[in-house]
Amino acid sequence: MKKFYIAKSRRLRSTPYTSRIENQGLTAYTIYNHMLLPASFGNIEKEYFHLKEHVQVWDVAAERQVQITGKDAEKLVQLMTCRNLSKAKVGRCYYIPTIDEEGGMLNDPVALKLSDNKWWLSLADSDIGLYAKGIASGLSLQVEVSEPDVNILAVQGPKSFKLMEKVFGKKINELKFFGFDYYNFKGNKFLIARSGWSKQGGYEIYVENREAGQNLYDELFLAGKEFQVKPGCPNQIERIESALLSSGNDFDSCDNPYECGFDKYIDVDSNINYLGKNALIQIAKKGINRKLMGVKIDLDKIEMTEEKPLQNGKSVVGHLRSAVYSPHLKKVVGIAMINKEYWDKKTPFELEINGKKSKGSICDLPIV
Ligand code: THG
Repeated sequence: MKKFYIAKSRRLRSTPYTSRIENQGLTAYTIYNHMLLPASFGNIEKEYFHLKEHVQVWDVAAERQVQITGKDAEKLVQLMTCRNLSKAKVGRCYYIPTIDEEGGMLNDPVALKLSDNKWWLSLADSDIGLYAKGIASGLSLQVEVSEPDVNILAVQGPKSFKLMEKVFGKKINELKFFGFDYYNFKGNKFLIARSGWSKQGGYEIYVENREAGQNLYDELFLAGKEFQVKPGCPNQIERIESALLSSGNDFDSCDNPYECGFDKYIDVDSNINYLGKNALIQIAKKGINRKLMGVKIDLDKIEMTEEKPLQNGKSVVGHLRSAVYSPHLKKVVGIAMINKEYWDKKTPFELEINGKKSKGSICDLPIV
C-alpha cells in the first residue's frame, strides 16, 4: 500500500485537539464532515486490544452538530427521520436514520433533545445541515439551522467510568446509556452523554468552549495515567466486530433503512410526518431482497476503497462494504450487503482480489 500525505488547508478543518494528537503520535487522518478525523496512532491492532482493556480519549470533533432551534425544531427533525420522535425527552439521545424522499439513507446521526425548541444532530459524514436548510426554506418553517463550534471528546473503554468519575465526580455514575447531562470541571460546564462509537462503554463530552476543552483534554491524560489512558480514535476492528455501521461505507443513499437492519427505528404506522414515509410503506409491503450481514474471510489483510463482489461460482452472494483483519478472530471480518437467497448463512463465497480467490462465510452481526 502506497502512503500519501494529506495537504492540510482551512477547508479540511483542524480541531482544538489537533496539535495535541499530533504530538501524541498520530499517524493517519481520514476526512469527515470536511474535518480531520484521526484514523490511527501507529497500529490499529494494538489500539484495538488497548481499547478493550483500558481507556482512550478520542478527538471526534468531526462528528459535527447540526443545531436546529425555533418553534418548528422538532417538526423539522421529525421530517428528516423515520424514527418516531413524538415521545422524545429532553436529556436523551436518539439514534435516528435520516432518509431522503425515496427512503434512501442519508446519514445516521445521534440526535440530542436539548430543550423543546432546540436539537443537535451529531452527524456522520454527509451535509445534513444543507438538507435541513432546504426543507426549512421550502416549507417556510420557523427554525434556525446552524453548525455550532462543538468539538466532541470521546472517552471510551472499560476504564472510562473510573476516569470520568475521577475528573467529574461520583454524580456521573448516575448517567444512563444514551442519556446526557451537564457536569463541571474547573468552573466550566460540559454536556456529557453516555454514548460513543465503540461497544466498550464510555462517554462523549460535547465541548462548547475550545480552551476549556483543551484544559480538560490535558487533565484526562494526567488523571488517566493510573488507568493507562492513551489517545485513540474510532477503531475499524472493534466497530466492525461490534456492528456499529459507518455511513458512506456500509450504506449510502441507494440503501434503505430496512436493508441496514434499522427496523426498530422505523415507524410507518403512526400518524407522524417525514420525507420518504410513502416510499418506506411500499418497501415494507414488498419486503427487502438484501440486507447487511457479517462476513469472515480467510485472509490476513485487506484494503477497502470500493465495494467488492462476493461470489459463489457465477452467482453474486452480495457485496463487501467494509472489512479489516481481526487479530482476535485471525481472519478478515467485514460488513456486506447480502442477497436474500443467502441469508441462511449456509452458502460459502469467494472473494477475488488481484486474481487471487479467498474463501469466506456469512455470519450474523455483531461478529463473534
Ligand atoms: N456519537 C456521536 N455522533 C456520531 C457518532 C457517535 N456521529 C457519527 C456516527 N457516530 C453516527 N453513527 C452512529 C452509529 C451507531 C451509534 C451511534 C452513532 C450507536 N449505536 C448503538 C448501537 O447500535 O448499539 C445504540 C443505538 C441505540 O440504542 O439507539 O451508539 O458515536 N455523538
